Amino acid sequence: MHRLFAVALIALAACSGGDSSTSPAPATVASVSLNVTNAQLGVGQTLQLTATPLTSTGTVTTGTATWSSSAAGVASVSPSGLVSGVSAGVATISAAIGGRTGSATITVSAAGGGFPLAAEVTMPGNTFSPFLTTIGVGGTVTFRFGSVDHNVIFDPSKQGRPADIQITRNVNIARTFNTRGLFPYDCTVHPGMSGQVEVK
Ligand SMILES: [Cu+2]
Repeated sequence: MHRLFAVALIALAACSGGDSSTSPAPATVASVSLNVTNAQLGVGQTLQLTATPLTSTGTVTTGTATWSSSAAGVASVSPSGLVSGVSAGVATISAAIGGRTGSATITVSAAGGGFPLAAEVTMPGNTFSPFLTTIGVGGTVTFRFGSVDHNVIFDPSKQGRPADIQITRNVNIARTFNTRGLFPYDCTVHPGMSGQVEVK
């Protein structure tokens, strides 16, 4: 009798050892952060989105995103988060992880004339790089500010220029250009720190 009881206990222990409850459970997902929350795409262009699940304290946790589009006829999204511009319009791309959802607004433009509708300007060594950025009309330029204070002040004589960006740092700020033309800009903090956006 005692021997049988011992065997039963061992069997129970072996069983519970294989139970998933003994491995650490992933922390509860409180929010889902996307690498891009707002972007413009041309028809046929693609954009890779990534989703990061965060706990309530902002710690990165684990989880696989399930992607969906509010308008797959405007912008479709693959199971790995690759967005494709399909036709002109606006679509919301969502990533669901652990019951929470993060989303990005994707504006698809048939315009652009073959020029990119998204570009980035960085600020290495108190310069704007590249000096000249060429985008299609309706395109967006993201200014990536590093650890040094800069501003972006557009030539006030240029009609259709976007709003200036006042002194800031460690932030990405986007400006959309809806008017064709050449838009010179300066950082007034650093004499000679200049750039141009050409909108085609
Ligand atoms: Cu500057």
